[in-house]
Amino acid sequence: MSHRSREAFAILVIVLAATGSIYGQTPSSDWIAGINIPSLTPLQVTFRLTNSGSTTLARVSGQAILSDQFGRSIEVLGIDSFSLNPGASTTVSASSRWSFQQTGVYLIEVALDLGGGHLISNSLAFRILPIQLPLAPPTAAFGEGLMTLYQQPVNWGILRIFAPEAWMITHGRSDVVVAVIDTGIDTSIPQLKDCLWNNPGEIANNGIDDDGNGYIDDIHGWDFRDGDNSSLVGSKLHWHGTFVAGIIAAQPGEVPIVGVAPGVRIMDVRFLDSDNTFSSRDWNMFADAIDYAVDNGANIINMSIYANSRPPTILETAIHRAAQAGVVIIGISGNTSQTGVLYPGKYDDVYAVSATTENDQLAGFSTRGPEVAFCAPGEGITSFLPGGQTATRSGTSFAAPHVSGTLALILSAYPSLTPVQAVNLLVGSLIDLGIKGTDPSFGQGLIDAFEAVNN
Ligand SMILES: [Ca+2]
Ligand SMILES: [Ca+2]
Ligand SMILES: [Ca+2]
Repeated sequence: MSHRSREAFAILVIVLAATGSIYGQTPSSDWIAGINIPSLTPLQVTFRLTNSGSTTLARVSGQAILSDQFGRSIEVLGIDSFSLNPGASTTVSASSRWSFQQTGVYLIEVALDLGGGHLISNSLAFRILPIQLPLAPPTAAFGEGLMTLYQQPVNWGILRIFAPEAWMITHGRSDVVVAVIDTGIDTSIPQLKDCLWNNPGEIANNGIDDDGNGYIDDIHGWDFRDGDNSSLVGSKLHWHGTFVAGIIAAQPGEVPIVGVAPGVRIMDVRFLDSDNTFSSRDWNMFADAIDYAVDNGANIINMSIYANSRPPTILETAIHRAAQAGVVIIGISGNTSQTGVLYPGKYDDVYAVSATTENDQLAGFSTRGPEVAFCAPGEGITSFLPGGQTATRSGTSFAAPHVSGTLALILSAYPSLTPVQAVNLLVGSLIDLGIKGTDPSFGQGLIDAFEAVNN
């Protein structure tokens, strides 16, 4: 079909859709039946075509046109031409190379040219709703008169650690708290704002330290970098912390991003500066940030941070105090591509996480070493940036939150466990990678959230 005739065809199809009538002496439009959308990632459309005539339909061609509820065309999916014998039926499919997961109401219209100017069409209205927990099947279902599809998580790491399977048991309890000691979190993002920890003893914005913990109006955590109660005011946020928080606990919404444990709460403990760095003048601040998380009820600390040198005793003391208090500290091995786990991941009291690829290989950038405790997906991870856009980034920084989220799921499924017992459950459910047993690349193995909560 030439470009011009394709254009004319498309216009004709729109006219057909508008009138519901059939052009020429074509068979009835119910020849196209059973329109279905088996997948959104990528978008696939299938339908049945029956040839109830007496001659072969040769070189049938057509399109599946996706449009929004206002009739605006979003994408035209090509249908490869095919032939169909008299009396025969066939299932035809059209695929997009892209995923289509934007929430809303849509129309998919299948339009076929049967040859000789015989055009038929049929259409299906459907809607896309946010990710449902526990995870809805990826295929369409009917309900309330409209075909309904639910978004599927786009972060492959969530799928690889079997988080959706774990969500059949729990997607997290709101009394489980993960402190994210990082660059601060953009808590204005709709899918992150409700996953924030709320300090029960603090009254917001009254200028009084109601709970007497030394921090005024610290309702969701504390910004140690600015010395204020919010990551949203003061110095500019680096994206890192928002990205980490999204991997742990983003809640379902308009964007198909969801965290490992979307029911748990995040304590926003800002320590790193606007460049995602800190200096040797900041060790006291780092220790204060750890103390804050411990003293205010965090069960888990996610610390996607490395230092270029051995930290001073004050940091080691704060970390040891956290561990003694039963708080689990998840850290990173580093992004050096070499052997030699960096501090603070190198400490015995910190579980250092290395990063894996979609093929269960050690990511090329990931640091190795005997101190690696576990591994988790860290290459090509998709999460939120400040402002609410999404991006795909790599680093051991994004492996650690898969572990923190899984530990939070374990504590949600088994509230009577201490965090240390939760780690034991986690260790007992790992997937061994690489050479058998513990090794410097993968540590004791890859996180398996389902095994961990189903134990
Ligand atoms: Ca306070
Ligand atoms: Ca207050
Ligand atoms: Ca601030």
